[in-house]
Amino acid sequence: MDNRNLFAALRAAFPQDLDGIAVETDDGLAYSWRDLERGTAMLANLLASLGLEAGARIAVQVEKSVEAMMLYLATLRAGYVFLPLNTAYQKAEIEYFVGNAEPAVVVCTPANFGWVSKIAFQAGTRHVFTLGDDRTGSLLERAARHSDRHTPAVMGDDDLAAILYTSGTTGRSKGAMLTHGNLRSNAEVLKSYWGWREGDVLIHALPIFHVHGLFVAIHGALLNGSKMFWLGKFDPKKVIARLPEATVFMGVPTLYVRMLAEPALTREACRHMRLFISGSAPLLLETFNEWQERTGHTILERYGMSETVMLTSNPYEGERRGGTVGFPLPGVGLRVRDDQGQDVPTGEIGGIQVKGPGVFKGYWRMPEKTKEEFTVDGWFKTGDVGKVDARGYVTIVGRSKDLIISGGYNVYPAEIEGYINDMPGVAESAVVGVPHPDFGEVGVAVVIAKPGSKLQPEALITTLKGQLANFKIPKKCFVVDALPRNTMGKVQKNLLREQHKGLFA
Ligand code: MLC
Ligand code: AMP
Repeated sequence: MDNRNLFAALRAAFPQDLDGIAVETDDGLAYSWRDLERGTAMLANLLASLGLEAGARIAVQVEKSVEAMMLYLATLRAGYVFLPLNTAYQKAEIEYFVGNAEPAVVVCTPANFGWVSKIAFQAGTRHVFTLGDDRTGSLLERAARHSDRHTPAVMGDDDLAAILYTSGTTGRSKGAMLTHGNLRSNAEVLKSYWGWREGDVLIHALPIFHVHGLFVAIHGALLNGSKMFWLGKFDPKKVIARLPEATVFMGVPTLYVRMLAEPALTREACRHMRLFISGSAPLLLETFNEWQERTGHTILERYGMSETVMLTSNPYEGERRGGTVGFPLPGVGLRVRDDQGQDVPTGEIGGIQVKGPGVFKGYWRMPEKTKEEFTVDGWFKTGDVGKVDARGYVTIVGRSKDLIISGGYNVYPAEIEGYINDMPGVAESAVVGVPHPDFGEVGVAVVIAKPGSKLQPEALITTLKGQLANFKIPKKCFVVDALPRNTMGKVQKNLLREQHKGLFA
C-alpha cells in the first residue's frame, strides 16, 4: 500500500544535501536536515518502544523549540496522534483536555512536571516526559538511547494525525480530529498556490500549538525543502532584522501591527522578501494599506480554521484585495446560506459553509456535536458570516458563533462567563469583544452582583488570572446594575459591544 503518512511526504521534500541548514534559531543554533531526520527518528523510535495502541494521543504542552517541532514530526512518523496545547493553559484547562483526550503520553515543561504529571497520571496516562526549550528534560534523554533510523509508519489518508481543541460556543472545548489526508492535501495545495520555490526562506515567529504556526508555516517550509529562521517568541525587531535574508513571513494581524510600529521596517529591509501572509483574524484595511505604503508589499490574506485547515486565499498572482480573504482554494467548495438553508444571491451576507479535502473527521468523541455542525448534504457550517462578490472574492463580515479573536487566539465568552458566574457574589455576567489597536479585539466583562454583595472589578480579574490562560482574561471589567435584554430576556451583547467599543480606541 502507498504510504500516505504526512511525515513521509515532508521527508521526501528534504533537499538532497542533508548537511544543509534546515532551521536557524534566534539563539544561534543551526539544525541540518540530517539533524531533523535523525532527531525525529530517535523520537519516533522512543514512542514506538512504549507499546502504545494504534491511535494513541501524544499531548504536548511545551515552550516553542525546534525539538518540540521534531516531537510533532516524530509523532506523525510513528503514526500516533499529536495533541498540542497552548502553554498559557492552566490547571483546570489541562485537566479538561487530558481527561477528555486520554492521551497515552504527556510531554510538559520541566517546570510544570509536578502539577501536569499529577493530572496526567490521575487520568490514566502512562508516560509523562519533560522537554525544556533549552534541550533539557527526560524526553530527549530517553530518545538519545534509541536508533536514529526509523521507517515511517504506514498510514492511510483517513488516519488521524492530530487533534486540535477549539472551544465551543456553549461550554466545553471540542477536539477537532484532523487526518494525514487533511493536512497533506492542504499543504500541497498551498505549496503551489503561494508559489513556493527554490531558495525560499521562511521566518517562523508564531506559536506551534495552533493551525497557523504548526501546520501552515511548518508544512509550507518543509514541503518545499526550505530553511526556516526560528524565533522562540515573536519579537518585531528580530523579525525585521531577518527580513533581508528571508523570502516568506506568516503572521496574525497583531504581528503586522507591531512590526509597523518599528521605524526599521522599510522598503529596503523588505527588498529580498517575496511574500507576506496574514490570517487567523481579520486584517484591518488600515494595516493592509499602511503595510503596502511602507514596504511596497501587498499582504496576502487567507482564511482557515482548526476544523478545516486553510479554506480561501487571495491570489499569489493577480489582485490581492484588502478586506477580503480571496478565493476558495482549489478543491474547496464554499457557499453562503441564509438561516433557512437557501443560497443567498451574489454579494449578500449569510453563513459560510464549506466542503473539501481539508475538512476534519469530526469532534473527538462528540458524534452529536459533529452532526450538528454539518448540513444534511455534508457541508461544514463554519460559524463565520460572509459574502462572495461577483468576482468570487470572499469577505468575512462577522461570526454567528459567539467568539472573540484576540491577537489571533480564540476566546469563547461562554467559557469566561462560566468562571465569573461561579465566583461568590456574582449573579450574572456577559463577556463581549471590543476593538483593540494591538490585539484587534479584546474581551470586556460586564458583571451583575447578587443582591447585598459588593464586587470589585479588579478582584474578579485577579481571580480569573489564577484560573484561565492569560490571553482569555478580559482586559476590563465593569460591575453594573442590569444587563440590556430583549423582549425574550436574552442579553443584548450587541448593545454592550456598542457601549464599550471606544474603550481602547
Ligand atoms: C498575550 N496577551 C494577550 C494575547 N497574547 N492578550 C490578548 N490576546 C492575545 N493574543 C497578553 C498576556 O495575557 C499578557 O497580559 C500580555 O499580553 C503579555 O503577554 P505575552 O505572552 O508577553 O504576549 P506577547 O508575547 O506579546 O504575545 C502577543 C502575540 C501572541 C500576539 C505575539 O498572542 C501570539 O503569538 N499570537 C498568535 C496566535 C496564533 O498563532 N494564532 C493562530 C491560531 S490558528 P498580562 O496582563 O498577563 O501581562 C487559527 C486558524 C487560522 O486561528 O486561520 O490560522
Ligand atoms: P481557529 O478555530 O483557531 O482555527 O479559528 C478559526 C476562526 O478564525 C475562523 O472561523 C474565523 O472566524 C477566524 N479567521 C481565520 N482567518 C481569518 C481571516 N483571514 N479573517 C477573518 N477571520 C479569520
